[in-house]
Amino acid sequence: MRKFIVGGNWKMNGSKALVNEISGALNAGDFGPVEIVVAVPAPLLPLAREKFKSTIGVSAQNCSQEKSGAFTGEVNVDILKDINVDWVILGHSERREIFKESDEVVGKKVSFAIKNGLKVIACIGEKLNEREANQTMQVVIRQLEAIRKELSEAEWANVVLAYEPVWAIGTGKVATPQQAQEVHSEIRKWLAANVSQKVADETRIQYGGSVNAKNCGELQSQPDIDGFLVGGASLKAADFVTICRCKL
Ligand code: G2H
Repeated sequence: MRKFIVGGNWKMNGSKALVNEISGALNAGDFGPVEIVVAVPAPLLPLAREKFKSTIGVSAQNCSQEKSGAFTGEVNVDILKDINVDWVILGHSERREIFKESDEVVGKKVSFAIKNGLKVIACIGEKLNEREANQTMQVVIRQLEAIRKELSEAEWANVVLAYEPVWAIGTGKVATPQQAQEVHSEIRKWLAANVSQKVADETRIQYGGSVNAKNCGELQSQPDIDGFLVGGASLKAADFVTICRCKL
């Protein structure tokens, strides 16, 4: 009942040529009911929206919680909508760590984006020291709570959660299917207890962190993994196509 959703997060990589290459590969592919969203760097968004077929979503990788104004270097929701971008990734661990976005800021960004008409991939996940200290769910719940308190129940329809353990991001060290499933299942239980059973049943939870063409098959078989957020492997057309097809 939850539509599998694969996101490609290019991070600060890519080029016009790569938009042409990956859009060519994805436009020609048959992905059945799988939803695909490609998040490219901001300057490439208009080209990506033009090149990817309309059934493939195009996403920003961040946006401001302010409507407009004197915020040099920021991107706002209205401009994204003006160029027909309807998704944004928020709260990625690189935004949290490098750019010091707090749980509160991420919650406000998610809320602002949704209230103004975007769909959001909201990222959560623990660091290695937190996992080793058995604090995984404590951290994930703290991050979730900052989002929950900003949203109405209905607004969850426009949220996809991406569970990305920070120790698995870009490290080649993927969470085992069991490790990912365990956290996804706990997240769903938390949604049921703290938002509603409907939101728990319907919210899609992606796994992210070193997903590739080889490990996607086993990960997708877990009952609470509803898709992937893919970094490095989304820059390689053949690998990303394989990942997008892994549920078929
Ligand atoms: C996690 C992921 C994409 P990678 O950041 O969001 O990147 O697949 O390279 O670990």
